[in-house]
Amino acid sequence: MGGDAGAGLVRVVYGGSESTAQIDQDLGRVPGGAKPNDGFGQSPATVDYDQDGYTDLVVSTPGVRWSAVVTAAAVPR
Ligand SMILES: [Ca+2]
Repeated sequence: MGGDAGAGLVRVVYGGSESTAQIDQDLGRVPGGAKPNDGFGQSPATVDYDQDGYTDLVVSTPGVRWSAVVTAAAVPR
């Protein structure tokens, strides 16, 4: 993405519509910044993290050395 080979991104395709969203580390609400080989989105998972009844997306960045990372974001339409 954006010239950073292997930085990674996640594309969300909403059911029942043709709308999509792209999430990457260069978005303001995502911690860090996209760097080569971060692998953002390599192993996505879903959970209702804040228990509000809406599924949240959890995305890892296996290429980043952080002691602990928890990323949860509601994906706006
Ligand atoms: Ca939620």
